[in-house]
Amino acid sequence: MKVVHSPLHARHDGGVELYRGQLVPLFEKPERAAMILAALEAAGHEVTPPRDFPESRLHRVHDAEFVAFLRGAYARWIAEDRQGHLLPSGFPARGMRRDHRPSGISGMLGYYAFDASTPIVAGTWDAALAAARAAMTAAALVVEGEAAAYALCRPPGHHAGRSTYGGYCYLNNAALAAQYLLDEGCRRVSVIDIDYHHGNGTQEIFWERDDVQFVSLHGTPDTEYPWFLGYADERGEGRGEGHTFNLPLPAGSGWDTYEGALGTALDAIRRYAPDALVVSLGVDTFAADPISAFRLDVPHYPLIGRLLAGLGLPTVLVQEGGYAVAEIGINVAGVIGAFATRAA
Ligand code: OKP
Ligand code: ZN
Repeated sequence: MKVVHSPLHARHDGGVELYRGQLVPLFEKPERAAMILAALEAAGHEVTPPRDFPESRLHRVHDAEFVAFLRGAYARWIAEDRQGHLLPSGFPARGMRRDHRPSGISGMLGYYAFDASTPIVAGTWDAALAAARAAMTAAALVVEGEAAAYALCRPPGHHAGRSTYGGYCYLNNAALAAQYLLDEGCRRVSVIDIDYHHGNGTQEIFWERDDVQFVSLHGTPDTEYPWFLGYADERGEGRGEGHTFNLPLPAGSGWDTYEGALGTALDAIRRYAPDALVVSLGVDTFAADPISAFRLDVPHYPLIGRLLAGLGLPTVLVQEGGYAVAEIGINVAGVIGAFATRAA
């Protein structure tokens, strides 16, 4: 399978996150992509760089002022004489104003961010843009006739909304890929999100749309990040009613539970009958993942790849989470290898 990847991801490095009361080095670190790339190269997959795209492609999914904020945030921070990484420290909660965007950088961070685990460092914009381009390039390859393509995105994207960032995500790579497919001729696209965490950003972006189905399998937000979206009663609104389908599972779930839920998700996609599929591929469902609590093991990832390929759809796979760095390569390569074999 063609793998789209840019070394620019490595510019997003050196940040910290607020985790259980401590500032710790980001779990979402450059070694993740290096391990995935090494495993995919070793398995013989062809690696290709992202293409360039006009900025207007980003605005199909994201608010233009939000994009401008992300691009300029670090320079502003330095101009206001602050140092290091940008982390927000205050948010507009219930009872406060969400309609006014403060002009100072600290207020702006709280306005656009929804957590304190997503730092902006000097190279964040370059890396986020490269990841978005990788996802759109993989979509372009599928439009041009590839059965499937994989975007090795870092940073990930599924928590980023139309004008919000968080959960290590800045631009929503999977949503950009789905929108690209629609803009280039698909009538309906399904997004299946199998990252451990609910893809709140993708859900929000397509909430009122009937041309995108969003189906997600994840640790229940009642105890797991991102806590405030991803419940089973969220089903979309307006034209989008019935096109969002959440399958929250208890922390501690193993393969038996997972396989049943995945089957239910795949049945829903078959009923929707899309022209193409986007997979938000997180491998933080792995038992040894340091921030997640499902219990999948190495042999389960090829099974997932086969089941996804069984849909028989043109497919863009987009990397999301996975923080057990030692096994992230073998697990991603397990999905991609099995998918490619089955789809061929
Ligand atoms: C990104 B992706 C939990 C802190 C959570 C953010 C997790 C982001 C996951 N105590 N920090 O979906 O893999
Ligand atoms: Zn995740």
